[in-house]
Amino acid sequence: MTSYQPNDIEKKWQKVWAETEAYTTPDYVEGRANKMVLVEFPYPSGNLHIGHWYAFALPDMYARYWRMKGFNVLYPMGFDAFGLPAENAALQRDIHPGEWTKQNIAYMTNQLHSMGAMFDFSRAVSTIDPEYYRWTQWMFLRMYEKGLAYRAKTTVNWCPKDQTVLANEQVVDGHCERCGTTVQQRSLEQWMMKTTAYADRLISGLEGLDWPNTARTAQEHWIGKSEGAIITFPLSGIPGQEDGKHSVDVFTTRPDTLFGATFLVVSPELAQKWIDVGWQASDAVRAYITESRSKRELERLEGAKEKTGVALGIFATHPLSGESIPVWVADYVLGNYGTGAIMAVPAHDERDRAFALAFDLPISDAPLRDAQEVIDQLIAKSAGHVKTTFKLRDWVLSRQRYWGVPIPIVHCATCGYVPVSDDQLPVELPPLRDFKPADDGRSPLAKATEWLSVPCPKCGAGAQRETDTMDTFVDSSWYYLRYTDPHNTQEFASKEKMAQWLPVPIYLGGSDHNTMHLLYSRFFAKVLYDLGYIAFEEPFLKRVNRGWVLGPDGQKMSKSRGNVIDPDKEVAQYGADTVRMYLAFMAPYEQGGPWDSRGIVGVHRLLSRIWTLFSQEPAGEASPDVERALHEATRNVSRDVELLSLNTCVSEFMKFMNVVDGAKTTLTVAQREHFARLLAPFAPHLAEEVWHGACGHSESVHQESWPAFDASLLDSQLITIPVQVNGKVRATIEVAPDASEEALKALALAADGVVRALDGLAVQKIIVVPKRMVSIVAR
Ligand code: ANZ
Ligand code: ZN
Repeated sequence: MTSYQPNDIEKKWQKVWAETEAYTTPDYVEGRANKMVLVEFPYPSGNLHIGHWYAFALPDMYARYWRMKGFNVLYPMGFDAFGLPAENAALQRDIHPGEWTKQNIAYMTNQLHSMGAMFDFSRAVSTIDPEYYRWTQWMFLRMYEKGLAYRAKTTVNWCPKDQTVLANEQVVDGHCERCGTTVQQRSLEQWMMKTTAYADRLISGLEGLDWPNTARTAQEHWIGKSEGAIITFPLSGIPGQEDGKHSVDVFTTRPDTLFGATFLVVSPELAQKWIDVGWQASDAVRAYITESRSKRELERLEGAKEKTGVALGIFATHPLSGESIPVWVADYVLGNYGTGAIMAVPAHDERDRAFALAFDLPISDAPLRDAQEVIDQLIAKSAGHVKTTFKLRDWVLSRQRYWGVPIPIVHCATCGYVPVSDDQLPVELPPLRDFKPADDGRSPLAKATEWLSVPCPKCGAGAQRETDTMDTFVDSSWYYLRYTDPHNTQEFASKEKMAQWLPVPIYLGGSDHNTMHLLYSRFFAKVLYDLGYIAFEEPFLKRVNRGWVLGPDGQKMSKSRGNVIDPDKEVAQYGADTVRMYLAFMAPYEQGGPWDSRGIVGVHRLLSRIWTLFSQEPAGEASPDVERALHEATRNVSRDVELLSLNTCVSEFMKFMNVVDGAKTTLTVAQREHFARLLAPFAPHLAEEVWHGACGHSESVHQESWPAFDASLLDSQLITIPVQVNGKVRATIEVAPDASEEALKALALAADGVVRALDGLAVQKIIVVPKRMVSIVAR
């Protein structure tokens, strides 16, 4: 008997699976329904960390289970390979980001093989492949044609360290999501996508989805739909202007509070616009506007404690009462939300109250009105209307960095922005030695002089290519479509192939993508659907957010804390099957938890016991206890794996092994075959080895079907319950756990001890507590 040596076994089978293309998934298999199990494709950072194992090896159990259940399961993999981190890493190491990224992809692909997962590498996609990004550019052009991709001057988040623009979604608490540097505000011309055009549908579409509540509400809040009204206030007291000639619109969600409005506040941005068209503002106002520019949006919104502002010396006329109220400028009102101006109601709004108290402005206790009534009056006076606004902003997608998809646009002095024609795609990223970003907002691609000049696609005159590249979130917004048809050179994917796999039935990933990747992908799907290229509006029907694997100290793993678990080391010590099963056992999948070095030893011991069991001579006759335990484990594992309750699946294996040990027996030939198949999704290498060795098969266990359980065997497992007569236990009865009340009564009355105790008495009442007891009252 040899001891369990996972490393020999695992390498052997990984090689066999690769050589026999065991996991190459056909588009269609007679009699099997297709099922794609999607996990977020990784960024080629250089090394697989334990989080990758958690993210991929556990869903692999789920994918393998469904494959054995008779589905044609696609478990695809790819690389999200453009982006800042690769570029920064390449700058540090003084090599080209392309070289760096490709090395990492090769290395990580090898590491992925060591996981023993059923990835179909024949369908692998990489976003830096020109044959992939040809279609990223093609989609951009379709959006450009519809006005959904456009260029405009806008206030953007600028990361001074990465020297590029960031989307709102990439700014976390005022810091760059990637490098942590405090983000600045700059006004720049940028390429944008009109996500706001889909704001309503991005909310309503969430309804039918099987998503965690946290992900759904994160999106709802991010989109931030508010229903309210626009109210117009005529202005007076503007020097050199007739009173009532100009007016200001405010957005309010509370028109019912209109009679409590005691002043108006405009944002510094709106005040600046007035100055731009000739208003002679005071020096104090001008100074205040300049000062507020250095503040970030979040700071301004949160600065509840310390309210700042300046009176404009202008007055507004209340549209219904006719009263005159002062107008102020203050930075707690944002320039890019609603109309950029508010009516302040200190009696009902906290921020307005704080402002009124700080500047000694009146607070009115005028009663609330029926809103609808207010709106009717406003409409009658042409002084207002209902309005829905959203917090969502258009997606700023241009990046002033090298390592991204070139935006397929040409700037012509005569024709303006001209799209590159489809037959000229892809616009390939030129090789560039010096790809360092510059602080002037010019993209490094401006240095690719040869690449830069092209004839204008429209008039043929000398013109220049767009030098911004795309945010990598564009690349990842559609990658799952490509998995269905990865080698297509005519379309991003054929409709027939997409129809075979999509929409994605289950998508597993991280909660960090709740408002970024998941929102962008949904936007892309809706646009492609409207343009007739895909047949569904919602790409991901079910979403599961995994938990985090924490360090042994319960903290997030980080090099500085020294609590990082290196999966390669763990695999070298215990084997991939142990690492997989330990990660499954460690915590509920959606919860995550700390790595426990003793815990992995326990799981390794379990697999060693299983190994030993298979190396013993098979039993001639089945122990009824073991047989029942095997079917019970099968029932429970089948149920739990479908719920992604993988930790309880591993406990089922532990329970089963305890029964086997307790029965002091081994498995029969039939039981071995059953057990090997049950184990296959969890410990794919060990199961394959014993399937070939101990069970003597020559085909793969992963081609087998999932073992069925015998329910009758489970039902015959009887439970013992007591029978009382007038409060005293007189007998016990053996019954099936789901025995009916009638059956329980009959059995109880027939029991020996009960018959004796009832002698001479009349039964008044029988109380049945299912599975617990029967109580008889007699006199
Ligand atoms: C009067 C009022 C009275 C308001 C009241 C609220 C409560 P949500 O729900 O987030 O959409 N507001 C409007 N535009 C603003 C801007 N550009 N910057 C800062 N605040 C702005 O919030 C809408 C409310 O936020 C609006 O309704 C307005 O204040 C304020 F008891 O108007 B309300
Ligand atoms: Zn031209």
